Amino acid sequence: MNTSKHKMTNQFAKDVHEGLSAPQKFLSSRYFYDATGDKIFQQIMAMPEYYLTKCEFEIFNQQKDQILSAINPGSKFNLVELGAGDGYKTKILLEHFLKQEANFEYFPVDISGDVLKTLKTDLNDRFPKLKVTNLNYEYFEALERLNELDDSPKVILFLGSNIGNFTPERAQSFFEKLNKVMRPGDKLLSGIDLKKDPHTILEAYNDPTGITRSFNLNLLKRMNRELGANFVIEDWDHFPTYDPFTGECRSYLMSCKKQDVSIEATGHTYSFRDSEPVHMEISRKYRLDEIEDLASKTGFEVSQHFTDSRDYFVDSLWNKV
Ligand code: AVJ
Repeated sequence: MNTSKHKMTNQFAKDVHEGLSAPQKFLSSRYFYDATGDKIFQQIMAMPEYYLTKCEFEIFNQQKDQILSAINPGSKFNLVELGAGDGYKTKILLEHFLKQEANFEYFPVDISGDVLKTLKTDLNDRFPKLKVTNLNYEYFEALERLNELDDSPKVILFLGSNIGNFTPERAQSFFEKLNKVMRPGDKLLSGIDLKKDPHTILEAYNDPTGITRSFNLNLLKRMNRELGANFVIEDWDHFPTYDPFTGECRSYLMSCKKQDVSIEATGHTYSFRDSEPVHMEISRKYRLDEIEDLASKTGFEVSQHFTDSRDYFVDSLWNKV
């Protein structure tokens, strides 16, 4: 029955309806991160196969001095972190910058107010001298607010390979938009996962313990809970792929049989064929020369690449030109 008596006021329901009505079905990975999804992602970061977090941790630990020299304008600066989360890796930098008596304030940005409150309490305990101002907005709105608050030079952190979730077109428009809210002299440090042995990459998204599988399946559970859907979790399988040409890791949920699923919040029923895929996530990997192209196309110049000892991951520092 496809009568839409329920108005789709909620963005989550609208996005789900759009994705499940498309000829090639998809769901957006931005909805992975409910309370359970956050917890599973913490487990992913701790898995031996998920090298990304370890690499960025190593880069910060080994090169915090060089990073500070490269970003410090010599006067007061504002350190802004897009998608701050629990600040696990950033604490290494914060601690080091404070020790070196760098003159800066910290502005974590996150759409989750709860996450920001926890982070601020933790940082106030740990580093009583650090001035922390939470910006509980979407990224671009946060940056505009900050421009109104204070015009010290900005150093923007966008860590953890979050850019990988964007298609190349969206990554380009994201950096263009970022460039527009930045002022000459502002800097951007992006954590980006690099192309490498495809086995290593695929393993990171296909762990034998099944943590990544449960991370994907959790979105079905979330839809059951929040949208009144009736997904039977046992009827779905996790299928990750990696294409070494494009550098795209993709994950799919596969319908294990022909089945219908109805969702109260959208007022629709969706039919799935046996072995029909639903595309869930892209985690795109880059080469350093592709990163340099992306920077110059979007109004930046690369100042420095900070890579780990295996060249698996880069924190790439860009200047607005
Ligand atoms: C948080 C988006 C960087 O794509 O590597 C981890 C999310 N998905 N395992 C990534 C994720 C499956 C992660 N990012």
